[in-house]
Amino acid sequence: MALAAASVQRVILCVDMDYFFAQCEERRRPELQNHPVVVCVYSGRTATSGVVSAANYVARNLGVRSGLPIVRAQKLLQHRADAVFLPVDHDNYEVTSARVMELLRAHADRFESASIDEAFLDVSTRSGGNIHAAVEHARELKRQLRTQERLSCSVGVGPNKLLAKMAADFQKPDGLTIVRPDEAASFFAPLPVERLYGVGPKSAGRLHELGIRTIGDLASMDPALLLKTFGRQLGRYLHRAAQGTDDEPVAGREGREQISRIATLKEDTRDVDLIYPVLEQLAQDIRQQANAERLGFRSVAILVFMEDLSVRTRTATLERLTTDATIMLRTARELLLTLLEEIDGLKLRRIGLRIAELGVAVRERTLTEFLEPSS
Ligand code: TTP
Ligand code: MG
Ligand code: MG
Repeated sequence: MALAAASVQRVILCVDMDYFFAQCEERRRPELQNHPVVVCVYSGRTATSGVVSAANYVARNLGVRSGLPIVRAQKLLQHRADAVFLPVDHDNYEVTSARVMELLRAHADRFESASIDEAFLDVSTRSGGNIHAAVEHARELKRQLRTQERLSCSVGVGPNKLLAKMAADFQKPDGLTIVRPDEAASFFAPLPVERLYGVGPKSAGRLHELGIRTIGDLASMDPALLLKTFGRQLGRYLHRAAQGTDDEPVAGREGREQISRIATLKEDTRDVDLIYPVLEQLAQDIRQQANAERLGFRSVAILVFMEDLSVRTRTATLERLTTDATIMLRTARELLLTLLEEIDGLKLRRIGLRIAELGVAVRERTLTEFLEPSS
């Protein structure tokens, strides 16, 4: 305990991109801004069967939500002739997500990507446990995302992941919400209990039956009754969460899961003699980073941005974990050659390389390492 008390106050940021898939679509087609934009997962059964994946705030203000059947969304927007329905383009969102995560990672002592559009950043050390310094970090990363990626996000600042996440969700879009440790109780108390992270519709229903409406009600509920109603694990979680208590470390589980680099080609081209040197440079950069963190990889992917702004990704899985940059480059070249055949005619504008399924490598000394000592 003495040790814990001596360390600085934990300060965690939660960053969640605003209306992420729909914002990616707005970004590549700025003329869509101010239109209701609905990104859909079409099931293919009929022309309109499927559900809404994401909607921009114009559409949301008219009632459209993730998970809504497309037909319902169309009804809600029938008076809006300017509404735009688009199919999901996962490649594009994944590439964007990889770039966003790289940018955010640079702002954290410890980093954990929690979903395609969401991450936790432990900034305790770099902010010295000072909430004002942490808020400045949050402002700076929002600014960088805006200028470098033309994307907006909402950030929550809090003493743990739970409070940071709830703060990030509190005000959207383009929000910045701060929950100081001594304000946790007053921030939480008035919120409806279903807003507490981990309370689904089923638990919410049972809590309502017990007369529990707000997180404050839950916080003052007899812990014994909670355990009896929800079982040990969930009961204990609910009791602690309602008090705003959460000790989960950032990136406690897996650490980083991929390393990627992207470069713009000097001109739009299909000429491998122009593309290979760029790929080599990307592999070099990635190898340096992976070596520095003693990481090996089991999968290699290329991300290709075409002249028509569409994005393709191709991934290869290796038989086993390796640190060998020669294998990385050879695999990337093979993927590129296959892709060039598949997209006959189209030129490439940018190219990216990514390694994933990372693991701590038992260092095999490879020929490359003898030839090119790591820097
Ligand atoms: P969220 O961060 O939950 O939502 P969002 O980014 O669209 O909106 P917000 O401004 O409230 O953060 O999810 C991120 C992406 O995940 C979202 O853009 C699309 C996808 N998604 C689905 O495909 N289906 C779903 O039910 C949800 C919730 C999200
Ligand atoms: Mg989001
Ligand atoms: Mg999210």
